[in-house]
Amino acid sequence: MKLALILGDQLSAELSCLRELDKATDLIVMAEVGAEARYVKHHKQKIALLFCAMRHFASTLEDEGWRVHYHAFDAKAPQQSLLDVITDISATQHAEQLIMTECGEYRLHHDIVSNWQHALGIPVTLLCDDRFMCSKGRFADWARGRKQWRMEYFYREMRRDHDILMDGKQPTGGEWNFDSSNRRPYRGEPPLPALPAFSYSQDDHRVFALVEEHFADHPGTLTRFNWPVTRDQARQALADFVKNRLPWFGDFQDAMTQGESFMFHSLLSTSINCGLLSPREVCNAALEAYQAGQAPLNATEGFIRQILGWREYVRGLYWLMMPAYANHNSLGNTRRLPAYYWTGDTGMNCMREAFQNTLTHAYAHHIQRLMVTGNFALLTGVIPKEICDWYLAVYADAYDWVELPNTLGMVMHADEGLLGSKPYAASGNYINKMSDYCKHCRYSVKTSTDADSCPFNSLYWHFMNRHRESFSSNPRMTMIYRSYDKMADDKKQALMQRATHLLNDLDNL
Ligand code: FAD
Ligand code: DLZ
Ligand code: SF4
Repeated sequence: MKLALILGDQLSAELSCLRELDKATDLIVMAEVGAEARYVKHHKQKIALLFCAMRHFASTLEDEGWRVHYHAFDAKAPQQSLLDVITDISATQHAEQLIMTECGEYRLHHDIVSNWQHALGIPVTLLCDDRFMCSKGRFADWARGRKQWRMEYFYREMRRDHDILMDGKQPTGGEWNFDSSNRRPYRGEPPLPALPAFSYSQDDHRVFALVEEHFADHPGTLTRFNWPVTRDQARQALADFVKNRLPWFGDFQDAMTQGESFMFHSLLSTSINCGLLSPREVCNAALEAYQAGQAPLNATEGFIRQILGWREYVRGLYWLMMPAYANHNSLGNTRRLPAYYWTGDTGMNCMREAFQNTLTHAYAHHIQRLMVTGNFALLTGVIPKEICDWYLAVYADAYDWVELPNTLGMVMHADEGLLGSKPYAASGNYINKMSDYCKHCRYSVKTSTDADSCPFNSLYWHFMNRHRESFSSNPRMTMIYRSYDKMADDKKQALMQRATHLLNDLDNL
């Protein structure tokens, strides 16, 4: 008989390993284990989400006639890793083979291919994860021989490959990308729709109690837990997004508003990443709304680009570049991550808002991750490993394959510009344009050198100045250096002095 291990982010009925099994003889193993729950200090909601969703998926498999061995979390059990659980069950069941759909993270993949066959004494077969819309091989073919791996060009090929938003050989609407219409700040209209509220079973509540008991020292709270944990709930979340938020997704994609955590975003990443929804069905749902005249092209294209473009692109890049990718620090950063990333206790209102979302919901939308907490780590020169581990821990959708390229590449520009042609560095002006945060802040966004001036302003120029050698020959950045060079010397000096003071006092901002 064969054993099949299904991981916490493989909760899909169409998983490749299921196609290789015989319901009558083979055994599926799923396991809640300390090693996976603790390799970083995952937010409590992330652990609760996965344990609940794994339990529901296991019982769906059983209802469909599969034999499932489910190892529920037990802090006292001798089995605290996936290999411990498999070793045990493989011996008692006299298994002849272990079969798995390849896992998403290099860390575990490396352990499986290096150690498991030897440890188990039976063959370990890994199958492709064909839930992605671009295979690892297809990405490698695209990347081969190209000097630059720009997402935009990859995305066009994906549009062609999948015939999505194409009119023959041309992109629907005559443009590949409608981002120029997608930069509106939000001024209260249309009103933000309420999210669907999910209800949870008794077993889910047992998981919440377990997480409270055993992961009390992990970040965040469970109080406002509202993630889909079943396929039905995930489909409900998708339908609700398409109907109520997709029409505005494009317009307000970059907008941020005081006290509003979700704006018009989909909140679907947790469900897609753990397998409750497939990226194809999510793209199809958006396309159907567009075809029915229920969502405009700028919203539909913008949304599909995130999934068919960015999500597939970062996954392809991750697998092509690992393990070396994780060690890049091309800007030579040495600063420790300030403690308020974990507590939210800072006077910078934009940062406090992002941390509040993060701790309360295990969520922050893309612009908060990229242009607020990410931008600040970039400008202050935080050690990439520290900021990457933070993003991996605090978001319910975080897995190394998607978090790492986004943080190390897109945010920290630590990969020598492989992912982005220029750093996403911005002063407080950008945050002020895209939000109302600055109105509620103790710092003044209008000034750069005064004692109460916005930290982002002088830190921005300090960043540009200290990395001049790396960036000044970048044609996309010449304007920035021209503006800096035009400043009076005393202004430059005051900016550097203010930034140096802030960097020396980073933990107290
Ligand atoms: P929406 O804004 O509604 O977007 C729709 C979908 O597109 C998302 O559900 C997601 O599946 C996909 N998507 C959007 N942007 C990206 C992107 N840049 N890369 C990959 N997929 C994308 N996303 C994760 O899924 N897991 C992570 O660990 C993660 N870490 C990030 C770290 C940083 C520093 C940054 C800047 C971005 C990160 N992202 C990550 C990407 C993005 O911020 C989230 O996918 C998004 O905020 C999830 O919320 P949503 O479902 O409401 O997304
Ligand atoms: C993230 C996570 C957590 C918190 N717990 C488990 C677990 O107990 N059992 C499991 O199978 N998977 C878990 N996961 C997801 C895995 O870490 C994930 O499958 C791997 O990192 C590969 O992507
Ligand atoms: Fe953020 Fe600066 Fe605006 Fe305060 S003033 S909210 S620190 S951008």
